[in-house]
Amino acid sequence: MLNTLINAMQQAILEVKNCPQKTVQIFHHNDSDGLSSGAILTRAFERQGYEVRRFCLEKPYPAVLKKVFEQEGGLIVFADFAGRIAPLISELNQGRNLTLILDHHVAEASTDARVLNLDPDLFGLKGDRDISASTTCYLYAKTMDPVNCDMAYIAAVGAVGDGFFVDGRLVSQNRDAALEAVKQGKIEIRENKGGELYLLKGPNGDIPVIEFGDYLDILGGVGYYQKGPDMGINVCLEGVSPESDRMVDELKAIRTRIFNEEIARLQAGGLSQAPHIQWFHVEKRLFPMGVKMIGAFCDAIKDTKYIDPQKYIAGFQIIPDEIPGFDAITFNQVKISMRVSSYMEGEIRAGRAMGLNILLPEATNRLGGFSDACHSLTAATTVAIGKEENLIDEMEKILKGESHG
Ligand SMILES: [Mn+2]
Repeated sequence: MLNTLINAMQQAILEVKNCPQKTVQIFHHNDSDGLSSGAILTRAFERQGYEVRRFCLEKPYPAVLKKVFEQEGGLIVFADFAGRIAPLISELNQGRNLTLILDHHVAEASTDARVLNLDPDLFGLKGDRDISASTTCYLYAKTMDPVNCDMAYIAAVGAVGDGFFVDGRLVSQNRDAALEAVKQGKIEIRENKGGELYLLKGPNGDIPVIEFGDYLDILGGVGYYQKGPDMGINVCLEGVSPESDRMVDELKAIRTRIFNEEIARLQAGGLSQAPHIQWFHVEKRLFPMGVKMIGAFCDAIKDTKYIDPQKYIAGFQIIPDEIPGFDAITFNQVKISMRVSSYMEGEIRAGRAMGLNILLPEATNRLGGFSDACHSLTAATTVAIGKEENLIDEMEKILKGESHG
């Protein structure tokens, strides 16, 4: 449980200290939990005298991982992803770099002694309830040096951002972090109808943490290719500024314009119909927004009148051959995001319809694609460009109960 996780963290910290490498490469996710995680780790390692090279990824794509693990003797940290693909990372690493995984998604054990998987899921904690990646990173930072206790509020921001509440309240390790931040006067908790309201205390007034999380999600998601994540890290550590406000306003305007254009296309016949799935392709039209936005777009339309509530929704988007901070990289991949209407949500919850966490990864595997985090009501994977219709066909076969081939 928590003790064994902390013990494993202490062990990892010793290994990091014994490692001659004094530059740390931090790879973190681009949502509010991932940005919070990146902010905590950046400051914690800087306080230890490390030079931090930070990379924000929308997903730990295999093509990116291959590049990362071309090196030797590196000190590499993954935050808010990679827990499940520890075996793949182990295979790529081959003992050559000291690699830490501070994720909270469902995890698999590492198979390389130099890949330390500190995902709480491996230690009996629930990553979708007890502990966010930001709280995992906070525990790591605090174990490294108690001075990092002052970042408890950032842990709470990530936990609220990921939306893991029980009866409207943070629980377990997430709650402990929030209560620590309350003690430090950085967060206030108010009783609210149906739970608790978390407020971030600031010099220019209080901001509900949930709103601050949305703010970070816009910087990291909408602003992914326009230095939004850098600003996100900055506001986690230093608070919001007129400059960050301006950036968020501009990004919101971009999102509204692009979404409206896509809705017009759907209404003009841009939606293809398979027996159980309705789908569309936005090609590269969401750029310069990040590829996370295809899922956000599916969310925005899932309960609207141009959507058939009885079918799954799938949107495809070409992944740009670009990762901020990296040399050009060729993906040749398309991302698919899936969502469901409120009606389908009820069917899935009642067990009358197949969850996306089963349907999409199974079909993706058949086509040699890559599945990262899939949940029953939201899921996304990637396949090679050109396999879009095949993927829809495979899902239809699965839904009809046909076997492979
Ligand atoms: Mn997370």
